[in-house]
Amino acid sequence: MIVVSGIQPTGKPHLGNYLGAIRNYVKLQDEAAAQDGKCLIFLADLHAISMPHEPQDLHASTLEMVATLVACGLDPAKTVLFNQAQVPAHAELQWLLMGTARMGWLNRMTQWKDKAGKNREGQSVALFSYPVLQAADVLLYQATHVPVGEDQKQHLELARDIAQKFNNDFASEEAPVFTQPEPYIPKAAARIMSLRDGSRKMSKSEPSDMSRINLSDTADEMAQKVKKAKTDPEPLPSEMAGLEGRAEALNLITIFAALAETTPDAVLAEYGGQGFGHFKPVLAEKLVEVLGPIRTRFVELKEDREALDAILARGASQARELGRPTLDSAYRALGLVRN
Ligand code: AQP
Repeated sequence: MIVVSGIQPTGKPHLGNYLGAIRNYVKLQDEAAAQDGKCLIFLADLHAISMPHEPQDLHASTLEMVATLVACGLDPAKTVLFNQAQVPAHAELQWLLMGTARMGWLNRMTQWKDKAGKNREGQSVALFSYPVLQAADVLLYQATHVPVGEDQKQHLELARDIAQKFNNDFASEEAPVFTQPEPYIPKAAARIMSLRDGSRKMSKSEPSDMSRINLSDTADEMAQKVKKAKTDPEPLPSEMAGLEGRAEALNLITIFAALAETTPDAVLAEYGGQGFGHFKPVLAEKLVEVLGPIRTRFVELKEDREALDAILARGASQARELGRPTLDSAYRALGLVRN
């Protein structure tokens, strides 16, 4: 079992990142340790330059994200925690895979279409080719399990296509260069939506801070955001069918169920018939109960920048070792000689 996933260090990590991805990193870290496998989680700082960013803030945000991940339960003694920029093999393998990835495949990526909008010509080449770097990120370590939110499923399918085509074109069936990675998407909370618009995903890059619960929010901020969250005037139904066409209500129920580690049906069985005036304070309380201790640990950890840098340095050195054999095989398979 080789678990590999990454998170961008830009913007503030939010509830969607936690429920859709980070919580599963922690689960899989423990499963991998129990099976003598490996877990590698990286800060995707190379991905961060695909969009406009502030160079002077990037390292500080990377360290804050390390503090967040450790506060959420990632243990640097069990997980190889590192940033891409310290492991050049990621960028090297991306280039080696560029000859295999097809323009048509990348053109179909919905994240590219969403992020580029109508101004495709004005976007960076990095934004377009970013899914190839993502493929390199996981193929480099022969990942078997890739914990991600629903929004990344398409990119992971692309990584599988790239691995398959590369193996077909440049390796034999008996000795493939790459393993096909499997997405590991949570059944519940795979896609947490904005608190202001139930048709858009909760996202770091959304300008309104009221649209998301940040893992660094105080209890009061969380309560305010839930209070102001968009809803409708109807009471909660007692069954899921009653949430059809009520995206915002469905989102709040999904969030509560995921935090309480129960099902949306069970939440509706308990709160059906009640209005949001009653349900919202209960949800805010649950948020504070689950995220409060994470925030407390984060505030402590983020002050010790030396310790955070040391975690990244150690992780990067382990990642460089772990990635070397696959990178060498990819160079060899392509006929590129390095003496
Ligand atoms: N709303 C979400 N619900 C469930 N999972 C989510 N993820 C992101 N948003 C949601 C998952 O979090 C992991 C890390 O994401 P990322 O920061 O690397 O990339 P992202 O998908 O670009 O995150 P954001 O917050 O949406 O950032 P921007 O605004 O920059 O696009 C991934 O596994 C992702 O699936």
